[in-house]
Amino acid sequence: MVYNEIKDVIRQFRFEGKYIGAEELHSGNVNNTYRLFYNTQDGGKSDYVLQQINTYAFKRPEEVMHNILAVTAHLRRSMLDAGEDPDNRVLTCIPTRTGEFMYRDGQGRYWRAYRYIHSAFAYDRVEKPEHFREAGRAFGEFQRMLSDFPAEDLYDTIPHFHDTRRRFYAFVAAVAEDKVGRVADLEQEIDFFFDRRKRMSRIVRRIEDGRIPLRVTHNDTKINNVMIDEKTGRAVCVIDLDTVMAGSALFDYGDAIRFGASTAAEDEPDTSRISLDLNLFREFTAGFLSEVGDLLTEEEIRCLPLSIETMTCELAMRFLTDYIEGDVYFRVKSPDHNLIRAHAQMKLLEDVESKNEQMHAIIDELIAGR
Ligand code: GN1
Ligand code: MG
Repeated sequence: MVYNEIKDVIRQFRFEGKYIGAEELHSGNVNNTYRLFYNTQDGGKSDYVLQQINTYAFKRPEEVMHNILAVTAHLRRSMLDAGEDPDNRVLTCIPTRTGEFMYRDGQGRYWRAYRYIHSAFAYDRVEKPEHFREAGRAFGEFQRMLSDFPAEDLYDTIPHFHDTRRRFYAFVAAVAEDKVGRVADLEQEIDFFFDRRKRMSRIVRRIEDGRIPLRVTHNDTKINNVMIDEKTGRAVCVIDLDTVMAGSALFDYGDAIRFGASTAAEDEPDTSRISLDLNLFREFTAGFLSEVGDLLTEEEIRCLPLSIETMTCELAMRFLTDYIEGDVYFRVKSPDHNLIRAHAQMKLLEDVESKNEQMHAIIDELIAGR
């Protein structure tokens, strides 16, 4: 079944070995992703990941691939310079038969492929706190290794991606348009975001006035975007590089905690189960600061707790905006999936807000102990 959908596409790439089968991977909310199983001559495994790039989200897929190739080349060089083996630690793009890194099919869909990272897993929920610390270390290391990469060489693959203030305006515009007639029941939700309008713009304003620097950042730091080694429990590779572009370290930090330190799934319908786990918060923060503690400015460090609020609020608005626009951006499993997601993020945000002082205290403690 899966094979039929993609069999013509598979032929376009220079995959090595014997094709065994394919399965669809469902953890992403934007692109369509397949794992392709291959055996090598000697019976070993050499799997691949095939992805159809969502061109509703990424209007210029060539620019996405430009960024990914440039960034992975830089990461590979940095690792070699540090005497590390980059194999399995950096994404490797697979060329097509014509030597490009993307294939456009007859229907105008764009595809690209990577080598699969073996002996590692990407988890959707934090199972062991030390894995989350490792994730923090990996995302921090990622930023550190790219700290000498020229941000101006990267395209904005999704312009204004974490411009939280603009996300608010987009939300307001969607409410005004009420395209699919879903707004009537959303009075409380709308008030919720208006109440937070100023606070959620703080980071954007600080970036604009130069108090927070732009860096090369990942911008989509869900915990399932780090591969953890099955045996050692170490984070081996940061994946999903589509949104790597100029951004703030705070986006990566805040979004990772939003997702990974929540006590429930991102779309948990029972909001009473959702809160911020301060232990997990501590784990990630410790890992992250072990890599970028010296790189970050005082202002960035001061804004770490605010970044969690901001990223949670931003995504809550994005989910609600998509609900109001009729589910055009995120993949949904039911008609109210985006509304459930928005409610879950709103609940999480309230809890994050209530823990502001505790988070600052933990960060002070971690910094003092360095
Ligand atoms: C999308 O596809 P995935 O799961 O990696 C989204 C993120 C959201 C996330 C929420 C390009 O990421 O910004 O935080 O869903 N990516 C894009 O689950 O919009
Ligand atoms: Mg992803």
